[in-house]
Amino acid sequence: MSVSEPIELRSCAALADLPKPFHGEIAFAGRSNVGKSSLINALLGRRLAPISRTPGKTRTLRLYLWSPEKGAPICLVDLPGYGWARLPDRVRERWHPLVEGYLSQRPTLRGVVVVADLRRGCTEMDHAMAGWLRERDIPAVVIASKADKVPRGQRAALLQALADGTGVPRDDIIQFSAITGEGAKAAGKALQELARAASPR
Ligand SMILES: Nc1nc2c(ncn2[C@@H]2O[C@H](COP(=O)(O)OP(=O)(O)OP(=O)(O)O)[C@@H](O)[C@H]2O)c(=O)[nH]1
Ligand SMILES: [Mg+2]
Repeated sequence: MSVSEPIELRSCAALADLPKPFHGEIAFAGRSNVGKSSLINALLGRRLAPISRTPGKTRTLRLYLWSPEKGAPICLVDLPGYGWARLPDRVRERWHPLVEGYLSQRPTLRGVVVVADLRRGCTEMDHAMAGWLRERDIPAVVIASKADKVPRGQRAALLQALADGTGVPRDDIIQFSAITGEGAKAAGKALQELARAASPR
């Protein structure tokens, strides 16, 4: 495999399983089933991150090395989704320390992509996540997923709700569809910009 191939680096069920900090990292946060893993696959150009119709597919921190056409490789970190309503408590209880520990302590973290389903505008969890990141000075990019499900004429109000709820300017929110590929280029560009910025720690 050549060095430009995307590589799944590791799946981590505990912070101790993380590889030694090396490349800049960007984490993907969002409700379960919102399309985080599908977005990562679109960036990688390969279906490496497992996706599923059933919420709660990603339960560990999964790291993938993305080598953009230009620029340094970036490690994409697929986080377990928030809000696994149907999962047992013992599984849900693991989310908090694992994800919060990763986001608060990882020295190579450059920023977080908050993935929100465009059809829903801004959920309470999206609002809380954006606020939590802001309080910790962790830069965030908001990507509105499943854009193929929303006719263009209906998008403005939903995007405004997402902008109001997350505090991210409406024009900075990227509309994305894993089905049509809409927004994939813009997402890649935004991630590279995020990765170039200094680490919040
Ligand atoms: N129509 C449409 N469906 C999508 C899109 N992105 C993801 N999906 C579908 O939504 C479901 C969930 O996608 P995933 O990428 O697994 O979502 P996730 O956020 O990683 O979910 P968890 O790992 O459970 O947190 C799958 O059935 C996908 O095919 C999209 O842009 N458009
Ligand atoms: Mg997933």
